[in-house]
Amino acid sequence: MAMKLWELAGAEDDRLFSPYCWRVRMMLAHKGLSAGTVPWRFTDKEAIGFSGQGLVPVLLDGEREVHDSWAIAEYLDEAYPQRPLLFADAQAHASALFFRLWCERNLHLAILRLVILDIHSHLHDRDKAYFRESREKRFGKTLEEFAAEPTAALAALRGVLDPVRPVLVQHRYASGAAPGMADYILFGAFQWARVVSPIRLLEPDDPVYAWRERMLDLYDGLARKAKAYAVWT
Ligand SMILES: N[C@@H](CCC(=O)N[C@@H](CS)C(=O)NCC(=O)O)C(=O)O
Repeated sequence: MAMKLWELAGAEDDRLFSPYCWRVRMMLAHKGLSAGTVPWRFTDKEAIGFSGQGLVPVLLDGEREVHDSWAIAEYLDEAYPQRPLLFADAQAHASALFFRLWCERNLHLAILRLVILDIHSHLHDRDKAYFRESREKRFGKTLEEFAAEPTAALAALRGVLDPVRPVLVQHRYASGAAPGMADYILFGAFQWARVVSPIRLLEPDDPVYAWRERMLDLYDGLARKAKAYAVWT
């Protein structure tokens, strides 16, 4: 039976903007697997009630349900060990875990400050109030206040990327010679922004920019073909 992936969508079914869902899309392509998209909105909690929680991505592989992008990565290697691995060994798993936590705690917040209003404007009408209320509670300020200093936020984002640049100068990918988990995690964050916002996050002479182009080309341009803003290219 074909796999199904519940993915966060905006007003349009094909505006798929979750960084975590994008990781999974890239991971599936890495393993040569595909899954049908089930577009999901923030307030469709009942639709994923079968997973026992309220976040996407949720993967259904036959009878097996797996949620959380990291758990999905582990599941895919366990269920499909004959296909290219996402974690070659325990050392790769540990390094990717560190990279994931670094991204989620630093990069995601830096990008969110720059795109939160664009996210809001692309949401389905039925999600807008939920998104505003839940995020304003989380950040203790209005969305507009959270997004109030874009120039400083852009400088902060470029600073956050400082430890990544030397890696991408020495290596073609964050995972080394070939793309891997670190790349899918990092790229998910950039694709999140690209799908909802025309903002130019990187200058073309930034090594991260060239890497991002390579990521957009992977797997027959999977991410480049997605509904998104094309201002980067
Ligand atoms: N740790 C989870 C995080 C998943 C997550 O935060 N998903 C967001 C979409 S980007 C979500 O479903 N949010 C629902 C909500 O805020 O109600 C993973 O790695 O998959």
